[in-house]
Amino acid sequence: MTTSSSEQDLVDAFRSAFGHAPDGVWMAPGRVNLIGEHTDYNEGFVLPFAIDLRARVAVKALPGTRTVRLVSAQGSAEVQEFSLGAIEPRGDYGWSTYPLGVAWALEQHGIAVPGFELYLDSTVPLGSGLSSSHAIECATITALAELSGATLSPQELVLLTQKGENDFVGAPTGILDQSASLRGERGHAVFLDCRDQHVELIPFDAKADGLVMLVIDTRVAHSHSDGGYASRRAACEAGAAALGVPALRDLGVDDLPRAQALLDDITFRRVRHVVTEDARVLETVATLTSAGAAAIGGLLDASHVSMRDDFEISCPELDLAVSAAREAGAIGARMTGGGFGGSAIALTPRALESEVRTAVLDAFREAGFTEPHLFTVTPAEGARRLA
Ligand code: GAF
Repeated sequence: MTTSSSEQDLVDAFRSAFGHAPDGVWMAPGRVNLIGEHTDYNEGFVLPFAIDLRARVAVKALPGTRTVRLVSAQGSAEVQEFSLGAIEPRGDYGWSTYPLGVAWALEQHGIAVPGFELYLDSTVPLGSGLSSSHAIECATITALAELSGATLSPQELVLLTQKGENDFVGAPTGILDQSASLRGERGHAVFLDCRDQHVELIPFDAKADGLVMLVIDTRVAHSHSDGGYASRRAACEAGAAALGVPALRDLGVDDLPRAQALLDDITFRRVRHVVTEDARVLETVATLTSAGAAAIGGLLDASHVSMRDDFEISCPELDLAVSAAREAGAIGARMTGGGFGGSAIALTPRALESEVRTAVLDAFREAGFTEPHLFTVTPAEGARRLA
């Protein structure tokens, strides 16, 4: 194994945890979803990008064994030990659930996964709504697929990661996050049709337009395994069934009057969010292509309003982050990810970045909220082997 100096730190940490060198180092990034929220499990459109924060894993296969040993630089130095033959879906394994979940999903797919040792170091803030768990899962599945000798397409890796998340972790999520993490490319957003996994890479270069993508991590914890996410998904499925379509993707804005006449108010508003959000994704792709990033602010704003009022997945901290950023000069802002906490994004002229940061921090202080974390992100490369 050849290691660049930037990966040597992880190799050294692996060696001090396990007493020998790893077979390699792999990484997968977190993501920001530019637009297209809760459309993935409705077989619709999403437009995320992989970010320059990532999980790296140093891994060594232990052929002929079923033993898994895991250490995280973000946890205690203690080695967590498991047997692949004894792990159970929805077990309480802390962060180890994520690597174990994808190992389990590979085995369910008929791939013989060897025992392994893994050292994790991630810069994706945990619980920030930037897909910290998917970054771990995608880095691990990329490593384990290679070490198992399996040849899997990106689409298969996406579905196996989703299986680990749905059936082992117990979160009924779609394919947005792992698609961004596994299929992202530097300088591009990933325009994904979630019905057939067709991907088109859309150049997204905020910097070229004098903009930065500011992330406001509200530090409000959220979980996709609790009831809020699942109840939104159930409402969408009930709406599609009542309207006689396989998925909400099959409706357009012209169908909304009929939906309103047939559905109860809450189900109708859930449906309206998804249908209009799909339309906003398509419009964002067209606008980015024809006019550039500076022209998409209104679409980001409209997406946030729809999530706040129709899908009801925002929270006071996310709403304040969005309104304070907009008032201080961001050209568009919205919560990103599953909601109920996590992060907002604010597309901001570079010249106003400092004003926007100050305005958000002041607003949170005045409201008595926990101080948010603010940082910028750029579209980065997807999962791969580093060393
Ligand atoms: C979470 C889920 F993991 C995604 O699948 C997606 O549904 C998203 O919430 C909402 O767009 O990140």
